[in-house]
Amino acid sequence: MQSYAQTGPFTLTRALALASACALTQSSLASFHVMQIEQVMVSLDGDNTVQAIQLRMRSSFQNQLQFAKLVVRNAQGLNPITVVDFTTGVPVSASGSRILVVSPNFAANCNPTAVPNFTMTNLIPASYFAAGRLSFEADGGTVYWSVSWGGAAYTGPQTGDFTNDSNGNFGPAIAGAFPTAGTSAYRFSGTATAASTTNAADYRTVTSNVTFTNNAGNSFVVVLPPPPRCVGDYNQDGGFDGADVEAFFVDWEAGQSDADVNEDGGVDGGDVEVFFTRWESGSC
Ligand SMILES: [Ca+2]
Ligand SMILES: [Ca+2]
Ligand SMILES: [Ca+2]
Repeated sequence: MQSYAQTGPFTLTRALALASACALTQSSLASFHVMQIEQVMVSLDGDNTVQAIQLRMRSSFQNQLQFAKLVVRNAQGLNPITVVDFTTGVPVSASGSRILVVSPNFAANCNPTAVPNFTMTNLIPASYFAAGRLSFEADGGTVYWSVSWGGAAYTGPQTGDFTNDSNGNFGPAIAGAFPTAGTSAYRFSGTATAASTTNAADYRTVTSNVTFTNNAGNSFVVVLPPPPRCVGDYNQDGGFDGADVEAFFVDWEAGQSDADVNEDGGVDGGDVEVFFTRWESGSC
């Protein structure tokens, strides 16, 4: 017992020193700088509340997002808006791992419903779509990745740290305004470990099968919402005729939810009125 009591403090000191050394090694390995902005979407067929940004780690242990933020600026590189100021890291830190940042309305417009890692605090405003800049920055403001768009219409800074671009200049900007029609996004063409050369050369517009991936490696395909149903053309064949009346009453008599054309939760006389009003007017 006596020898245990004597070695106890010594053991504790060593254990503390070892723990401290481990923490130091971990913090020097774990970082966030070696990162791409891999894909950005600002609108789903004109719905500017559906936005997403996907980051990708160019090497391992780049998961300490709490030290970083995403900032968007206007065509002159002014009026910065913090899209998200990360406050936590992400669990998966293998090279090539993604981080998914989305607007509150994004998840429901995916198949399957998206599971993001972070939610945007502020959206990218529509007034920045023609030309602007999105940057991945340290909390202190050092730019580690930059994407600008709008071609010559973007006149602000495009420079940043050399970690992810050998000349520290991410410009010139991607030609043209941000795509907003249908499902569309700007996507980095390089491999997981690739650095930036120029935004104009590195990014392409993707318009089909636009897919975002979260940190766990789960992927979500962006889907267009179904067009609103045409109430008057009840059978949706393009014409307004007796077949619509017949189809409506078959559903209505059966109490089918399709016949709830005034969308009040019940199938009753109110629906007959709404159906005939639309049908007679020959409008949806
Ligand atoms: Ca460059
Ligand atoms: Ca019809
Ligand atoms: Ca109803």
